[in-house]
Amino acid sequence: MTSRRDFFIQAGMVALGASAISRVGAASLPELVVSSSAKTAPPVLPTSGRPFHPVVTLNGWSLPWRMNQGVKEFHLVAEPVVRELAAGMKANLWGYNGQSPGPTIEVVEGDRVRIFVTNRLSEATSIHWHGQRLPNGMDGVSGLTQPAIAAGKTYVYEFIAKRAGTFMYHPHADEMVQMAMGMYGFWVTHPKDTNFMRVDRDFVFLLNNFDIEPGSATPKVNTMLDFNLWGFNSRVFPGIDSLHVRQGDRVRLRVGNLTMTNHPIHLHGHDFVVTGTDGGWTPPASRWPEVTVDIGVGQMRAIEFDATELGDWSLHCHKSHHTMNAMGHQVPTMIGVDQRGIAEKISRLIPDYMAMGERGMGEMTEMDMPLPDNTLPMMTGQGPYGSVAMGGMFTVLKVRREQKPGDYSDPGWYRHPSGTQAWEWKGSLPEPVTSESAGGQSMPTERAPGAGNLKARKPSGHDGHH
Ligand SMILES: [Cu+2]
Repeated sequence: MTSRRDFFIQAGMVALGASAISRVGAASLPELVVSSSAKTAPPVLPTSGRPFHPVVTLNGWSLPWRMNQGVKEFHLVAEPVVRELAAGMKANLWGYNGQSPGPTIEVVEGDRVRIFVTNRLSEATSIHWHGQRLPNGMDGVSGLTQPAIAAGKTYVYEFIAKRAGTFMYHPHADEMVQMAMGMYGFWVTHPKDTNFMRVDRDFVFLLNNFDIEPGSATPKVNTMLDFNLWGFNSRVFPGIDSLHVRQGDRVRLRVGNLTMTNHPIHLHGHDFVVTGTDGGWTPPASRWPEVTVDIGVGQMRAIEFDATELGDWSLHCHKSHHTMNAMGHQVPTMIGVDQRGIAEKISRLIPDYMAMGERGMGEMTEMDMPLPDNTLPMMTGQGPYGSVAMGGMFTVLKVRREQKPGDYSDPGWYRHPSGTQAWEWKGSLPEPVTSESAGGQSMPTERAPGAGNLKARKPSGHDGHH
């Protein structure tokens, strides 16, 4: 299994000899290309087959193919992988070709596509080509349209990519477990006409969720709703790369949702239109401007905008608990509660005890709280002006005048021209008139003198269970 031919196709990608997969029929299998990198690979122009404008997979890459007598051949291997979710945390996932998510597959409308799928998992799997028009027997639903692919076996899928658009692939066998473990990937079928809906930059990513206990590395696979890590392409902020574009670029973002809940994806500073769904391109007359698009479970949306506004613009899910990482314990709302007296008493018993959250949770990003190994802070990420206090599904769109066409490198933080940034008011302030009656007194901005004299009431002792 270790007979790797160690040559790099590009950063982080390794082509394995077909013999590493199977001795039987090895000659007919396309080379297996794997990647161990979680970096965003720059787009690769096609060197065989029909021409197209490649997409950029956020924190991912596109799978090379070989042309075999006019058929575009890919090789996917389902296998256990280790994915760094962000610096400081690695997860034991299942994925394809070394990564979760698997590599993006890019083909052109009308291509005949043959995909070899090798199963290196400990249980059976299959791949469903979500959204494709194809012969029923290629739909990848184990038990219904094919036998499941047993551990160690390789199956072949073959169909014509009939419709240009945005698709996903994922298992249709022990689906809840395999998707909870990170098995999915993106698929783009480019239009045959390379000028059709041409954009300057075309980014793709999947939304995903995991439930990984702080201090552990393997997702809990029986979780149905209470996931604690929310990601773009199996990365969580601040591990998600930012998106770098040139001012004036026409930008497309294609987002697929393979989590168990919906995600209102929100872009700052621009408005956009939804130009594509799972079912195809939207008719132009049906489009209306938005700044947030809700992406339901199992759905995909392509959105487009002109990147006219310079700056560092947030791009994130608008469910605020999806822009946080796992909490180590249940944290109650403590805003407005003066915990000082209690904390003093508890710290006599537990020297490290720390009262949390009485002024909001933002202060927690400034504390160096001890975390279990392999655990990310709940809200983090350093910006040029301090903590961004975010996690999960959050990244930044960087629009720059100087960004060259085809350059996807990070231009650094935006430098705001003078007079265009919020500033601190240092003049006099009028007395607030509403705070007395509006509950302001329960949210002190400073500790009131004497507030520490909290009376602790003893439990009344009527539980008779001893
Ligand atoms: Cu969300």
